[in-house]
Amino acid sequence: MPDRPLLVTSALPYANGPLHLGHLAGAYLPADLFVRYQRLRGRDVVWVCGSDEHGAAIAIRARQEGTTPQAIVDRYHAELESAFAGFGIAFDAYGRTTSETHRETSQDLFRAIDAAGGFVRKTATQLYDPEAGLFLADRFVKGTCPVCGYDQAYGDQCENCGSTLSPDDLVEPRSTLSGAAPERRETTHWYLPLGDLQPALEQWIGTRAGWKPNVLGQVRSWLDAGLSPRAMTRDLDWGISVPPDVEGDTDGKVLYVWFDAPIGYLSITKEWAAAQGDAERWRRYWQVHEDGTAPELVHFIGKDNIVFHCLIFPAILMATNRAADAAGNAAQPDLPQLASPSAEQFVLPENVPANEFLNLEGQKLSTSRGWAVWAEEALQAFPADALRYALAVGLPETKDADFTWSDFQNRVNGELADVVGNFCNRALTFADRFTGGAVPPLEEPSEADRELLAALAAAPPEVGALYEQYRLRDAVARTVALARAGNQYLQETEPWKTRKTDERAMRNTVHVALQVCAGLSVLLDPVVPETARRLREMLNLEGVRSSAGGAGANGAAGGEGEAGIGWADAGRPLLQTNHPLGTPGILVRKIEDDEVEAQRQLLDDREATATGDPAAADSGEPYAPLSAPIAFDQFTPLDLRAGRILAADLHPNADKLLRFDVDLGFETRQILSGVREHFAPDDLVGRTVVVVANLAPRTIRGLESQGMILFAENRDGALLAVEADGEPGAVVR
Ligand code: B3M
Ligand code: ZN
Repeated sequence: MPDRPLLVTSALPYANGPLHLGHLAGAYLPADLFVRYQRLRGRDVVWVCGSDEHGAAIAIRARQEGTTPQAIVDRYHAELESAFAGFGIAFDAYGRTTSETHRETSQDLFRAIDAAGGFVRKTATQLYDPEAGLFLADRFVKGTCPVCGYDQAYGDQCENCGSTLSPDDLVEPRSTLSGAAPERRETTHWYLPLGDLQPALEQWIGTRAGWKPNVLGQVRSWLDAGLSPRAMTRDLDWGISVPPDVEGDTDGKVLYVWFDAPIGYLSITKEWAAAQGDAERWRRYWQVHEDGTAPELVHFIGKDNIVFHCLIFPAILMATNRAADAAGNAAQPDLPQLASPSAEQFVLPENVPANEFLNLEGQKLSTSRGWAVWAEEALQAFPADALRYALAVGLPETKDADFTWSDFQNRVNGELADVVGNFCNRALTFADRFTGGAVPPLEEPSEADRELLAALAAAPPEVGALYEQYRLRDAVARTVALARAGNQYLQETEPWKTRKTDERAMRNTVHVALQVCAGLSVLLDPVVPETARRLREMLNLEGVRSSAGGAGANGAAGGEGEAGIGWADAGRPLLQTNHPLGTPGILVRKIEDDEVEAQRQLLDDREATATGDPAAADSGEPYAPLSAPIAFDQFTPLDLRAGRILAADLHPNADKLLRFDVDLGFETRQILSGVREHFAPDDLVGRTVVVVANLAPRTIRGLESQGMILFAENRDGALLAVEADGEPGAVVR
């Protein structure tokens, strides 16, 4: 079955604040990895996003700052767009919900649903601020959360426990505008009768195989609680007006931001289509086609948006489809995915791979407390690829994850630099020096050569399958594993030796290693696109498809089979014998200790400023008490050396121990350490650490330990290798 056209969306960020790493890890970087992979595969994909510029939060912000909502959204829309670009987030289109197309599209849907009787108009009492002269909805009202007792809960949500609320639920509500205790006044709104749509929603949710359990769990609990009508309009002076031609008093009424925002995905697709010179092309990605086939819609979001994307927006689309049926377009049921769908019905999401939250240095993110890493700030300090890599291997895919600057440094230095960068650099510099800067021939390959080529061939389908299942962390880890296998292969085949003893074997090694580099330059592209591009430059490899999309991608023929070297090609040897290589260079720069220290300091300082508490940054744990003093001549007998960890594995008979081979320059030692809970064996390979070299050997569970590796233990119990810059064997004193 040919692939269906694919529309990917990322949650539209509110244009009222800058982007931080938590946002990126939630809805943007995962989608970027997924979409870049799909583009390399040649899939007909369009990825849309844009700024969410309506809603009470923005109106409030403008009032507080004494400016207009338009001024706020103009400022942040530009900031968001540039932060995304800096991170290499390659949307096909980035729009905004204040556009004319969006106003029209949202009003059209509202009008159609209304005309078909899809809303109920209800008059009810609502909180009203007599001082500000406004009805208080959503963020205009704060009070005590009825669920957890947090006294700063908003009218739409408690940010402490995550409960979705309505203003009526709040205990002791107060206006966020004036602080006044609100009164109750009558007002009329258009409600979407979610209860009526519940059976259809349930039936559809029942067909959602392959959704993440965290997403289905939330959806089921909403359904179990029973859906109730939800107002789709607000009394507000900022937003899209309720179309004046619908029945009822539309004066002063605007569309609820969660009615219009997801429709933004549709209107931005329309704008994208118009920019392609084919204004109707949006239908290909949103509606059931004439031949009965349907596109796939995938929403990347954070977990706080699940209900809106899995129930409310689908309900809006269903109501729109019902309205179209009622208008006589087709007499079909309202479930496009079921039975035989009729043309021009909107599809419902194929999948909603929502992510959990990213914490920072062990604490919840909080922009008001200054506990966040701003994207622009991070980009000034580090290459985008370094940040992308570290975030990608730690995505909060199935549970909340923690971002720490030391993990960042370890991942970039220990994996991206020491595994990927090191492997490519060894292969390229070897070829530069010993095979004339060109790809040597492969003649009578050895078993090791054939094995690595087989691993290369297996990588694209295996990594691809992980991307298709939204297992992005695993996809990245599996990609890096290929480079790791490459390093082991170089270690085994020892071209620096065979160069003198068996030139053919040396040439074969270089040939095979370079082919793996070429494959990696495609497979790594979704994760670290700039690094992959530089690797291709060093390999002088041209003709690889762009993963960045944008103008020109998805020509009228529709993606599939696009020209150029693509994902599936990455498993076969891409370099011809005698192909001239470019100039080798450092592929990944290492992150220095003082750089991450500066970031931690920045965070602490900002939190201290935000909370007015200079001690705020302290983790609170006590420091280990200082040991009793020793004399200088008690220290000198210790012989400390720099040792390079060559290999590591698990102790076969002791489940807390790792076994290391450590190069001390003059000899190689076997050392056992009880650090298995803290490190995977590969974590430390390639690092140069401090070793107590004259410790008397002792045997632990059948293996002799010939020294001790030193580690630093933080107050929170985190263990870090004590690294030495010297050559193996260097004396540490
Ligand atoms: N702007 C809320 C958020 O950023 C909202 C997402 C809209 S997606 C249609 O969490
Ligand atoms: Zn709460």
